[in-house]
Amino acid sequence: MTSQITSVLQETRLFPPPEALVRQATISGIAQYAAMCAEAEQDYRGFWARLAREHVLWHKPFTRDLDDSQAPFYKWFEDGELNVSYNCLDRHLGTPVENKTAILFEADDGTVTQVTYRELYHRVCRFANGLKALGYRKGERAIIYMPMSVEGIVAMQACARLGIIHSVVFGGFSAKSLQERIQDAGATLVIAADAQVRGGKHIPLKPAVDEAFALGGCESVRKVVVYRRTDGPVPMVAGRDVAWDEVVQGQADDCEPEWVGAEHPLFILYTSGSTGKPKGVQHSSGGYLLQAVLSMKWTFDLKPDDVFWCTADIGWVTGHTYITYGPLACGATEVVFEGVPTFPNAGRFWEMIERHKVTIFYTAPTAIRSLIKAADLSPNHHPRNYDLSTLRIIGSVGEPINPEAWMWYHTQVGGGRCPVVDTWWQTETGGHMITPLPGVHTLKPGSCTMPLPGIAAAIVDETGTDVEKGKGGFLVVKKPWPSMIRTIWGDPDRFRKSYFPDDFQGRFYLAGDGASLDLDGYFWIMGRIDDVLNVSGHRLGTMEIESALVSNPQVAEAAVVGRQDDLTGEAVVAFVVLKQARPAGADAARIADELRAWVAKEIGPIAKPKDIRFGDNLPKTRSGKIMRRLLRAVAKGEEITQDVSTLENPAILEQLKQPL
Ligand code: 6R9
Repeated sequence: MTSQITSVLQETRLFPPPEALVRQATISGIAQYAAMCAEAEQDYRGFWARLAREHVLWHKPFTRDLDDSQAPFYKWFEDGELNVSYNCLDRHLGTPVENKTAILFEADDGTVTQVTYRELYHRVCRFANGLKALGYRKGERAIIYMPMSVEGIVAMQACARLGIIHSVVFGGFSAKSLQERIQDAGATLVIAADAQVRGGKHIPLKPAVDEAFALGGCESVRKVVVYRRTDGPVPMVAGRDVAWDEVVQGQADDCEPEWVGAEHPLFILYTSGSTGKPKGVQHSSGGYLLQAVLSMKWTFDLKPDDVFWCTADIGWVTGHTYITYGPLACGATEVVFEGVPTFPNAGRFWEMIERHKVTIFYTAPTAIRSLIKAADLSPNHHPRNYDLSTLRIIGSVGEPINPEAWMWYHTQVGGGRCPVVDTWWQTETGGHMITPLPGVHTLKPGSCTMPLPGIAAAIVDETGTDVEKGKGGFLVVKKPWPSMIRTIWGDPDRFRKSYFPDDFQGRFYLAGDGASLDLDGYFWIMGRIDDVLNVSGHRLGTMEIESALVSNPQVAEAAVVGRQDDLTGEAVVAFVVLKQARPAGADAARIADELRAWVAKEIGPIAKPKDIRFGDNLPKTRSGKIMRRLLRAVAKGEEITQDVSTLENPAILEQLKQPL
């Protein structure tokens, strides 16, 4: 890791913001940025309260800004009342935005559907009325298991409209993961699609819902609403399953929003932590919405004529904030894409930018890296063959972007004229935290530059003291912010321990990332410091994958580590001890395949180990601790230079070095 930091800190290429962009930017020039940071510094509460009054529509205005009396369970704007769906839809009715296209949906096969704000409002209202007719009320929890679709967004918005707390489960997660989330959230409603269509293939979703029920413990669920994406047969469970079309049939076009307190949970989103099962990150309504709106305006400099495209899935936080809520609350036209970047060919993203005249494009480093490779292999689909001249700002999220991928994105996609906003944030932070502003910062490839005004991000050492410039440490946030995680659903203790640990006397939010500051005060993110892997921008806990492996009847013990990967950022490497003797040859390959399929079933295909190694045992200290740092070195194929004298069984390392 040290060599990685020194190499990025030597980055000397500088890209000042284009003059024309600075002149019209929402936050224009470094002086305005500095003034806003100073305002937040001088009157922190007043700063956020002013923005919350200016950017959110309140049904009942708040009189209290921050309540820190029960820190770290912070509350913002608590006595205010609002509705998030009202802020995304109703607010545009009777304005010029009403007939503007809200969503440009492009299906996997290229079919394009346009939905105006008025039409979206009616669709959300009809579905919300349908849910009400089924007896659903404020405070209940709904699991949404839907592909990228207008209906997925309608489902989330309808829940928000009724004060139903949604928890979207990514379509790539298995029946087991679904069941765990239904149970943990105590969900009473499931909204699912029959299947998803990606890369020309139909991938079933509804069978996973039925399997989740078969696994047991889903008795809290009264109804499963099924949206038909394909024409395939869908077995329906009588009394439990109800078709989407039936739910909306005959329902009124308008639905009075349920006014909720600012702290009412808008959603729970499960994400991986360093230990145990996934954590249900709970977000608020008022504070969350505020930062969704602000970051659209600040980071993306959103203007009325922009066409915004965030390529994330609604199953991840990026899809929540930058597809379902932020763009709609700002009255933007946004592209929503069902498919994958490489179908029917690797020019799909570029073709879509050209077709829809996208002006702001937001994607992940893993997609960029795979498209760089694809463009090399198939020059016809290189971005230079497409008209990308409408682009003005391009963004990156999900993992550190390596400087060379950044340069390619900047030159080949952005034509050298579009600022790259490398946005650092997390499921827990709700919205952008550290990011360049397109009309403010001089960019350095690979750096997410500086915190947004009002975000007290810092890098500290073990004692909680700020590190000097040029040094690395723990990334923390020293003051609460409106869109922060409120708690872990049903586990406040875990919330406090995970994010406000005693190490820093519970004063700082600990992000779980390592970072360093360069001499100009720019932030460089080095990646997770806990046992969390980042594979293609998806967070996976090594513990989760280990538990999944160990639950296989053949497996005695397993240890999982990450290894750097050119394409996916990190790759999962699993070291496995079987109950039977260590397999070799074809046997080993077969069992490895079985274990991969097992992990896909237990967690989802994204968690499948890329590399599996078998040993008679794992390298352990005499006190029985698995030596993960050794395993990380083995996974990388590094020469072991570390001291192995504390190792109980040094010979094991030789076995584990053997790839299959
Ligand atoms: C939004 C999102 C969060 C983790 C985070 C960090 C990594 C995200 C990054 C980045 C470097 C960036 N991460 N953005 N690392 N530069 N611009 O991705 O949320 O899925 O919760 O992941 O992703 O390690 O801690 P989430």
